Amino acid sequence: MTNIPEADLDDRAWLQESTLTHGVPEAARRMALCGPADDPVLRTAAAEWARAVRAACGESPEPLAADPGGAPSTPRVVMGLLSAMPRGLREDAQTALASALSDEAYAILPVDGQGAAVVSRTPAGVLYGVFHLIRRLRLCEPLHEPCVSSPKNAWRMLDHWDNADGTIERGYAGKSLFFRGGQIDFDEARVRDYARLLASIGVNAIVINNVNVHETETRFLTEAHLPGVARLADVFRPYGIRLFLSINFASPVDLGDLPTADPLDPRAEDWWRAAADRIYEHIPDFGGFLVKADSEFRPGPFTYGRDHADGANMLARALAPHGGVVIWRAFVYNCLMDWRDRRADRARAAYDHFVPLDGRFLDNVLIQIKNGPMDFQVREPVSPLFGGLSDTNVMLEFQITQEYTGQQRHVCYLAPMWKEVLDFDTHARGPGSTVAEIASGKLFGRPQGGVAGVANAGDDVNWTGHSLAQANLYAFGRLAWDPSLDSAEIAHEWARLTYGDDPDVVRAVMGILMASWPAYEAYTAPLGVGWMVNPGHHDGPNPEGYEYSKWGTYHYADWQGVGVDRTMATGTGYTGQYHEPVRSLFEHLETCPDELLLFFHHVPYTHVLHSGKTVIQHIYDAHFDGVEAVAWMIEAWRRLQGRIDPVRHERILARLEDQMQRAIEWRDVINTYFYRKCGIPDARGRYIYP
Ligand code: GCV
Repeated sequence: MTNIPEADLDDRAWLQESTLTHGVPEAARRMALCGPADDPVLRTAAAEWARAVRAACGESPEPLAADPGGAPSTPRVVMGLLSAMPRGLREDAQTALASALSDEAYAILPVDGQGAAVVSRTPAGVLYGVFHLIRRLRLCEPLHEPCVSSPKNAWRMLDHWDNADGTIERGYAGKSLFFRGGQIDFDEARVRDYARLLASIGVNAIVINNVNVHETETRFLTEAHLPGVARLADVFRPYGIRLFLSINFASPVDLGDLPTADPLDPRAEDWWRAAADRIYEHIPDFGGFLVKADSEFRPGPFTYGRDHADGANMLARALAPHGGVVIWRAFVYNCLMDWRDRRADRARAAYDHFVPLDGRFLDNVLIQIKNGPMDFQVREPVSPLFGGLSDTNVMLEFQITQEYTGQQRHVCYLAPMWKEVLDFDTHARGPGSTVAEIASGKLFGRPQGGVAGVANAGDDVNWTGHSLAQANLYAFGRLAWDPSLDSAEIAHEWARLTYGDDPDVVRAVMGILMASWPAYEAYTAPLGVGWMVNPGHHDGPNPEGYEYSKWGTYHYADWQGVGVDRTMATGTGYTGQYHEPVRSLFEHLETCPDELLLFFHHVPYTHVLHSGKTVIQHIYDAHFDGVEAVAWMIEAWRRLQGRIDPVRHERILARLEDQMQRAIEWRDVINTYFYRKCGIPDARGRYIYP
């Protein structure tokens, strides 16, 4: 059993349950539910509201009839299905929801003055609306303010990279919440708490196991494990969350049933159909499969001379009768590259593999594309594949777990990075063709779309190792629901929900969060250079750790200059994968944004940036500034002593102090590396180790 001290407020994350000193509106103290009371999701919605009110004022809300009939009306919170609303409310809600495309949309309408009705066409929509109302309650906002909210993305998914032995690939928050010792084995109360957190931010799908599917997880599709998988699905279901499995493409062979997994062999097709039928017997609302195929040594259709469309469509046909989908990853590249070959470019790979297949995938397939063309680096351009597939469903993949962004030892609030991606204009259909419009399916009129995030949670008491990394999970859900939200506003909301309303605390938490990604970038990854990390675990500085490797991860620093020439004119031609005017923007030195300069161009250290600094001076300055930013964060956090409960205060202080040591190491290793390469001293005379 997970051992969580009673008083550990980190455990409640952004669903804190302290008494609200500013009081609770009268209307909140009475509630009515409209719709089948035995619906599990509606039941959750009602229970969550009751729990929030109880926490806020110490008393459960009084249950009332939704429609007071002739009786004098009383301000109350009404929640439920559109179809079950009392007449007047139903008509108003119908009008409010008329333009909402998604069935998960909810409307909040005023009821008898200060009361509010939360209405949706579906139980899940009601639940999301209730969590919205709970946010209002905690943030002391009027409950009755009318609003309509519809998720931009149909799929809002968390991808767990959890292994059956309880470890988590790229996990920095303890062990798996789902698995132990090769079994599906979990603390039900803890997983339920997790489901609550996810539902409260609008997540509606979860992949429970690693995309690298090993021997034991391959067996999750069998009768031996399906009852366990089903038990997990049972915990998530009342929160409106559908469960997915990552599968091994070679399962029919690896499980000893067939000599082939060829997607065009009818035996393989039948095998997968039977597997899907079996799964749905256990889990009637099973979501589908996530597949990493022909990627980093995982098996796939290439073994049989077939392509990704052949592979994905075979699985899609098996799932289609049950309403399931295939999420097929575009993270496909040659991981046995030759560093000597300066024309080869890993960044090109996803586009080169998938654009020729555009239009061939079935409607229940989504191609999951990492936000950048490489691999979740601190700074990458947006993957050109988003603008490249117009006849295929796509899903955007972010990495919430901080593999390359500080491993939850460094604070690094990722929402500003994600916003840059979502807002990026691919120009695929002229101006306004943003990634947010493409991922949702809207731009190209696709039937499905979504956003996935690789989960950053484990069984640590605070869920995410670094308590401030909870903000990333929170922001992920909020942005997947509504990509137009502002990252600073999300930080503000999260800080208030998590730490309360002391303005000094909120200001400091926000300040730290908003400074954190720029600081981390400054001391680790100047001007779009990536991969200067230790190979394997990817922690800490190692400027040439990946320079002579087979992974296609180079920066080509020599004594004169640094960066990768990805231009069409003289380089790998990668810039040609973007639509104009983006292509020209990146192609030319004069227009390429400073922060991506070394991703697209190889330049001398003396090259002058738009900022007016030389490349080498920028590198030195950024590394000194980044460390100073961490010093500022520590000071800001120290000042909160006594304003935040000591457990949470000390936990974060310890992480920040540790971050300082790590940032200094980064600064000194990278500055010395470049100083030794070029011999150009720091113009400001600061000490750089020779
Ligand atoms: C799950 C990177 C990570 C791997 C990860 C892979 C992927 O290469 O380092 O741990 O594997 O991406 O996304 O499949």
